[in-house]
Amino acid sequence: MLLRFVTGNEGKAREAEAYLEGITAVNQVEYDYTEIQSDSLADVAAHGAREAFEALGDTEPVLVDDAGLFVDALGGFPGPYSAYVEDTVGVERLWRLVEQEDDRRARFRTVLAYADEDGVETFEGSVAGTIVAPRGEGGFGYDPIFEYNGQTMAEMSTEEKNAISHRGRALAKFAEWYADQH
Ligand code: ITT
Repeated sequence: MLLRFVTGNEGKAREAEAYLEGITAVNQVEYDYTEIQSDSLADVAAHGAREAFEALGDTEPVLVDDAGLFVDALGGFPGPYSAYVEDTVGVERLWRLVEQEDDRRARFRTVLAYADEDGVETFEGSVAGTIVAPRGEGGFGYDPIFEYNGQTMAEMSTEEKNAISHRGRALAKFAEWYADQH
């Protein structure tokens, strides 16, 4: 069985492939599904997965990943708008913004949406950490400024990040459910 992971983000695909090795083959597919305007990552991911499954030819199942960084002191910003903020403000300037706050706690969240001919299932994962000055060369996106247990996610290997990350936790839930189905 082949799972089509619909994303333009190679970092996400690399992490899913590493996690699901031995469970299912993963193929990265680029398809620009509609990202609906919603505060709910689950709604965005579920809508995207349904649309991608129909548009790509409803043969093999698809997986969509909608993620965001939620900074406590900023009321959850950038949250569902994390991709836009990374492209516009950038990671370094987000750190400068949070540097001025006493409370630098944040959370990464991701929702994986799986779609096949039976419908859509969603799986959430989150991890709490602290925003710090950028460190590390690995990972992608906001990883250099997100510290967990003394290390930024950009200082971790893919396997180390998957063991504790929002995506790793969502993938664990997905893998458990998937094993029950197959
Ligand atoms: P696709 O929609 O094509 O999957 P994207 O990068 O646009 O790719 P999102 O809409 O989910 O993905 O945007 C999430 C934002 O959060 C984006 O700026 C990512 O770089 C960032 N992000 C997501 N997961 C992350 C992770 O594990 N570590 C660091 N940053 C992450």
